[in-house]
Amino acid sequence: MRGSIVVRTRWGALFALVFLVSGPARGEDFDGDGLDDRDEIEYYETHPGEADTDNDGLEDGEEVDEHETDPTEKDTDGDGYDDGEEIDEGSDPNDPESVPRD
Ligand SMILES: [Ca+2]
Ligand SMILES: [Ca+2]
Ligand SMILES: [Ca+2]
Ligand SMILES: [Ca+2]
Repeated sequence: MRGSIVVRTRWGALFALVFLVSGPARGEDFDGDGLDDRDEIEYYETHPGEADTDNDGLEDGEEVDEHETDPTEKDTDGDGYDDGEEIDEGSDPNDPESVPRD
């Protein structure tokens, strides 16, 4: 797991470098998650080359625009259930008191 985080950070650095050099245009969405490359790097701190940065089953754009969850934290409310699982089960991913029923 530690290795994958390092790789992921390196990819992020590489993307940031490429975009610094080429100058990312607003409107470019490399990974098709609904967030501009530049916004992902500068604002959301998500991965511009990966649609689901925190790997919780929800794309970065969905988290920001639809669910208002943290796209870099798979369990936004810290209740032990991933955001994607909470959406699937109908509980509130932003409320630790709301959890999927067993
Ligand atoms: Ca994107
Ligand atoms: Ca992304
Ligand atoms: Ca996600
Ligand atoms: Ca949760």
